[in-house]
Amino acid sequence: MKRPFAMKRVPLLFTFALAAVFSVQAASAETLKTVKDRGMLSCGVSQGLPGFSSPDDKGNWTGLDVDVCRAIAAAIFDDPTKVKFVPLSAKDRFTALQSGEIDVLSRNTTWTLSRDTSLGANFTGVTYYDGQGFLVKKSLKVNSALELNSASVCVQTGTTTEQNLADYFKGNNMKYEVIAFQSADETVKAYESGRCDVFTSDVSQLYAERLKLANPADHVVLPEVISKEPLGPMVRHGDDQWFDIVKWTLFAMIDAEELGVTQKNVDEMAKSDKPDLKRAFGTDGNLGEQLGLTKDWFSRIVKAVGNYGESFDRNVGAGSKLQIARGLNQLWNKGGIQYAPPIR
Ligand SMILES: N[C@@H](CCC(=O)N[C@@H](CS)C(=O)NCC(=O)O)C(=O)O
Repeated sequence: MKRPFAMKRVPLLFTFALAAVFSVQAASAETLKTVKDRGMLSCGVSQGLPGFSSPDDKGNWTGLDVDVCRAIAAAIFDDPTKVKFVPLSAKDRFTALQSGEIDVLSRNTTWTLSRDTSLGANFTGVTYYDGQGFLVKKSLKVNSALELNSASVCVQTGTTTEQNLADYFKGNNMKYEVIAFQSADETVKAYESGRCDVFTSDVSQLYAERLKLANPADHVVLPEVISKEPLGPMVRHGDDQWFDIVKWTLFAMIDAEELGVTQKNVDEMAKSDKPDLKRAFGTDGNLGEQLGLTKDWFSRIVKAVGNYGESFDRNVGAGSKLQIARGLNQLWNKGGIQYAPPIR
């Protein structure tokens, strides 16, 4: 009696094990397949934040966050235009990712523990190391955030900004009145019209939003940076292959800068005999294929958007209106903390 039962159990267990292996594989290939079938990447961005993600009057999106999505599209389709940009408010961004409306969220979003766990999503890396600051009118004659006791502060809802603001004022025994809005435009308009004394957000965003004010030079960013805001792309839990693709697309941009590969010299560099370049360009090994992409995934990315430094300069740095210094976002071997694991 015992023996046939045991024998029946073996194939049954084997079937379960096999099913488990296949279901994992099926789940892991899902997002890439969906994107390929659709012929388009769906990318969640801001509603218009110069330098990070903003549309021109013809609806062409540009920015550092936009480049990450264009790079993913280039890696998949060899075409950085195959992206549908979905503008999202701070409040709606995570629901859009959870519901599957977007494949990736690339929208100045801060990596925190609770967001990494409770939202059913994963951060894939850091596109920009930021911190929270304060913008005030010069006419207020305030030189430090510590002089803001009893100020009214404009802030956007659904952000880490709201939480840090409370911590900072409480920690420094200062009173404040919070005036919160759903969109950046409402927040900035309220600040400009004098409904509040201070506008607070990530420092990069203060620079970006200041450009929209009638007289940007009348406003000053105070020296205090009150929080850590590592901003990066997010994907849904449960699809490791997609997680790897998004993660390694950003790493490819950062590694390309470190390897000296630029939008201009990419074809020349692809012929190099150097082992690390051969691996990146797929002339040695099959790293692109391991990601579920093609051999030339790395050159596709660099051709489309350039390396990380080029994208930074063009969108937010020296070559842009924002003129933000590289600072923390400089490569690790040049005094910053931008660091990508090796392509090998
Ligand atoms: N990094 C913070 C703040 C992100 C955020 O949404 N900031 C506002 C401040 S201006 C913004 O970018 N709004 C743009 C928009 O709503 O389109 C977070 O992840 O919560």
